[in-house]
Amino acid sequence: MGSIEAQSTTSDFEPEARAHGMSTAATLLFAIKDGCELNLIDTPGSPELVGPALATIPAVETALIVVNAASGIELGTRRFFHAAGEAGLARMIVVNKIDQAPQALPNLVRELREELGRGLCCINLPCKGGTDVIDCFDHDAGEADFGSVADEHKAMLESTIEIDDAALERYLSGEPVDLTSLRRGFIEAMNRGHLVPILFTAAKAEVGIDDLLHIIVNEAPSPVAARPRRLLKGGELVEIPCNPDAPLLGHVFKVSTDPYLGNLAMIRLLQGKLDGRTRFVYGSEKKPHDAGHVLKIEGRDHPAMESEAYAGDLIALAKVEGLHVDAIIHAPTEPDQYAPQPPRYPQSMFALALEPKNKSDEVKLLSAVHRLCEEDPTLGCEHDAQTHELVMHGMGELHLRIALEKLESRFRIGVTSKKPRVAFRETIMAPAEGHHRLKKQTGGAGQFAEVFLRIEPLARGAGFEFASEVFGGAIPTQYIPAVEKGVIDGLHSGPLGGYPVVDVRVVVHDGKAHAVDSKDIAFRTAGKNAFRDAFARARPVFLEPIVNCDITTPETCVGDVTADLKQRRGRIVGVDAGPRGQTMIHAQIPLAELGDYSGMLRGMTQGVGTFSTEPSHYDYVPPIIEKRLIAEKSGASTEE
Ligand SMILES: Nc1nc2c(ncn2[C@@H]2O[C@H](COP(=O)(O)OP(=O)(O)OP(=O)(O)O)[C@@H](O)[C@H]2O)c(=O)[nH]1
Ligand SMILES: [Mg+2]
Repeated sequence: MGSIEAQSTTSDFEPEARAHGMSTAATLLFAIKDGCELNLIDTPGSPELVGPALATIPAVETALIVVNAASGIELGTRRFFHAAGEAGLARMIVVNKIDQAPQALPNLVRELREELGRGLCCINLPCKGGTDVIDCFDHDAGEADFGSVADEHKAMLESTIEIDDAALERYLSGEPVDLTSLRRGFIEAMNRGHLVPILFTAAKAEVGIDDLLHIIVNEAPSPVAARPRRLLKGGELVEIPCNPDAPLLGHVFKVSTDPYLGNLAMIRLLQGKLDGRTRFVYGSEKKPHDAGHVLKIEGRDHPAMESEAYAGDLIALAKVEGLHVDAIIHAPTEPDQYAPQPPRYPQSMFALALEPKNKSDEVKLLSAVHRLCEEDPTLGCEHDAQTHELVMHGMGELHLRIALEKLESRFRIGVTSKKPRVAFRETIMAPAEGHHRLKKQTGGAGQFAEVFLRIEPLARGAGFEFASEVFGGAIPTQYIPAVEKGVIDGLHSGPLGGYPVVDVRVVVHDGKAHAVDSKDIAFRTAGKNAFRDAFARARPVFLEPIVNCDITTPETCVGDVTADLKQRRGRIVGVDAGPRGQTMIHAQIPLAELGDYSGMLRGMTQGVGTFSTEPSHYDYVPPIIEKRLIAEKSGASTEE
């Protein structure tokens, strides 16, 4: 399958992956091993590229979470482990690069168990100085480089047996357990998420690879044996059994653009069958699409499917417009009743303001950015009402840089980008009433609208809710949507500093209309002003994005790095000793303080310190920063 250094991997074929020497998108591979067809999806491991990786969860039965022995548990390890568990996938942990850090392995296994739960058991252990592995499933004795084959065998056996009361009773009464029923129990326990095997590999030297393939072929569940996928139906999660005879249902887990075929949508068939003549719709569309070109995907190649595809298959459709990640396609005869249970994508907090180098590319840029957002659920874009800029949001600098590279390489749009603007938010601490009466009745057509509303704080992350409690037609029903639009206008640019307002509920409860002079536009304006009126009385505050940050530094620089973190308002959550004199510092830091961090960290650590971040949550801004943000706003408005 090639090597990333030689730029020859089947999976990392896209120009960005080649340029960065890492996986930047989810890619599909196909293999046949011992007569078993294996669909593999290789996903990026960088925490900034977690969106396209999480999006593939609904497509598979088993998640293999690769942990680098030399760097240990990373941000992405925990996130992916839990996301796969919540989606009901079987999980395995592959500890790779055992050749690089053999002395770190016992500690790593202990940490994996502590952090990810007691269902983890080593299904093999490194032996012969890391040049081989010894299987702890079939063996209950043997020489391993560390740990005990007997103990691991017993732990695996007990975890397996725990899920079957009858087997547990037999075991406790001293009966021996035969390997066939143990294997069956093991598969079931792994399938239920009760047991997670750990395997060791040194991929470059092909150590442990046979064992890994063996367990995938023999023990990882097939689409039929796996726990059924789940979708939301009327707000409730329902199971979708992998039934080829039921009406067609498919989940889009990746969309991309091929230089020859145009749009490609990669789909996991959840139910039913599909060939080139199959018609389908997505969402509430009326007009069905023809499946047309049904393809199999193998790295950059996409041969046509030779036969019909069935529930459980991964396929690609070419030239279907408008499909985005997490779209659900269904048979035209069926109602649009399912929504995905989306993997919980982290909030994107980094932002870049984009401008085309060539002014005439403005429209092209907007549509290209829109396309990139369809492809990546963690990429977003919006028009900044304050600066009139096109702002792209993402998970971090690398994520956004890759998006810019795609704009150049794929869409041929030269783009200049400005220093990331931190995505502050505004919210309120208390409920309040607001009112606005709009009355313009001088000459010609007048405008009249009056709105009374109240606003209430919502829980962090809840977003925005709107309701009407207007009785007796005080505001005629047809104007209520205009009031809501006005409130939304007010949300886009908060009264404090022009940042978006979040986590508020707005209830319009009274008002007045005029038979001739009331129009949508009048209610929209009154809605916006009543909202701003209420907002000012509701103890408004700023929120700022906080990120989780993992920093690796030589032990000797830990003092400097932690002192600097404190200056940046960082909170240290944990410190771990890593291999080869490295220390891992886990911290939470306001994103606003990370602007020049790469350079600073390199400076403090003679160029060897590294860090990675992922969004965590929004938190209140301390008063001193709040003053600065308000000053910036009034500075901006006096310049206007
Ligand atoms: N020493 C050693 N190096 C390895 C081993 N396996 C992979 N590598 C090297 O580790 C580097 C990263 O390998 P990748 O295959 O790109 O790793 P990945 O997990 O796909 O990384 P991302 O795509 O960034 O998530 C490459 O330089 C590999 O040659 C191993 O077992 N031992
Ligand atoms: Mg990779």
